[in-house]
Amino acid sequence: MTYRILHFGDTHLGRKHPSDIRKRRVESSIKAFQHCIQKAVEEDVDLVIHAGDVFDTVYPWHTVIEAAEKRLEKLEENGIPMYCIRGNHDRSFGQDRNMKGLAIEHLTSEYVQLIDPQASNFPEDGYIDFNEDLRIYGLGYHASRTPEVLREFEPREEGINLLLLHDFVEGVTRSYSENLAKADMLAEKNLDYVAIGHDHQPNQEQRINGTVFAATGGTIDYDFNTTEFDKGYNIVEIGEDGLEVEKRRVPQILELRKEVFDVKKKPAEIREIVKDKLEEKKDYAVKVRVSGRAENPGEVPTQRIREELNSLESVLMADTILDVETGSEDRYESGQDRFSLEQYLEMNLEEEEKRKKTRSLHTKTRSMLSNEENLTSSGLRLEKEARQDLRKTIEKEMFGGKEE
Ligand SMILES: [Mn+2]
Repeated sequence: MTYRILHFGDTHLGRKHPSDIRKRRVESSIKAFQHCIQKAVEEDVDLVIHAGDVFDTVYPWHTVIEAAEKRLEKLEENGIPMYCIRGNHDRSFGQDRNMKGLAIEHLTSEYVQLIDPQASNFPEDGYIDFNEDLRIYGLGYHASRTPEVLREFEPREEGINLLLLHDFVEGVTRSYSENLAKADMLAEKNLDYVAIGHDHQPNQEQRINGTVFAATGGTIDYDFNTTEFDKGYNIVEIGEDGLEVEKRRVPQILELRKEVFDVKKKPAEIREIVKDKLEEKKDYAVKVRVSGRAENPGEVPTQRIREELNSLESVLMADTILDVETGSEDRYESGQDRFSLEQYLEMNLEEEEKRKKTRSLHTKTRSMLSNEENLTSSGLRLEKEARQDLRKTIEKEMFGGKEE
């Protein structure tokens, strides 16, 4: 048998951030989801697989759940089943696990199936046979337990075996931790295709030792840091003749853009440069980082920049971040060496557990900033040693700690 599969993930249905444009954001998440479902029907696939983070939260607006149900009816009408796993946003594990039923369970039916094993019950509870010769394993997000669970994992020896996984995988995705499942280790097992969710940056599929690893990334902008990433899904054809992957794009109705400008750039110039980068028939949220050196940061016209950008028809909201150095030339540190806590957290904040940790990190940061010994001569930022100390603490807090 040859199977045609649509693989997508990180649809983050109902994502509201940034909240100023939440209605449009929610709409765009549904629109992207709808596009993928429609393509599954048009492409006449046999099944759809979703690699986790179906919803952005476990308590989305009821209109979001209804919208998703309605889109999924199209699959049922066409006899196409969908198999999904729970991402960290769908609460794979952790203290709020008792809340999980509020979202993703609403979608499950004979046609939409959730593969949701506890780490200790994988793989016994962690697979569904689509057919005698096609088995779908799914693990969801289990944080630091994932590597050990997968190390022990022995897929069956015959047939086609897929694995849905919601986590970073060393050798395929970006990684922020030492304790990750490794692609090389998974490639030694009898797996044909590993569908990876969690990393919103898509990765070109990789073939290692006969196993294809594919991370499609998300279907919408997750935040202002994911704007450069393609939003897409894969059409996978798998059978006796091998495995082919075709990467497709998901059109967007709304984009989050992040732009960096030198502090000397005039607001009207910024507007014109941004304007030239915007595509027609799309809405935008734009965040401008103003960086460089200024004698008086209070005089940087951030408000004027926002006004200029907001005057553009397709810009629904504009925001500015001030990231300037004061003082004389010799104190100015190169941009390379700079560490932005805000940027770091924005990149890595994925789940509620981490949000809690952020609060404690903010407290630590504040206390470090209040001690002059930790500051550069300009008195505005942490000096190198303090920065490294903070970075280490963050890494430990965010990724090295024990899961709950
Ligand atoms: Mn995600």
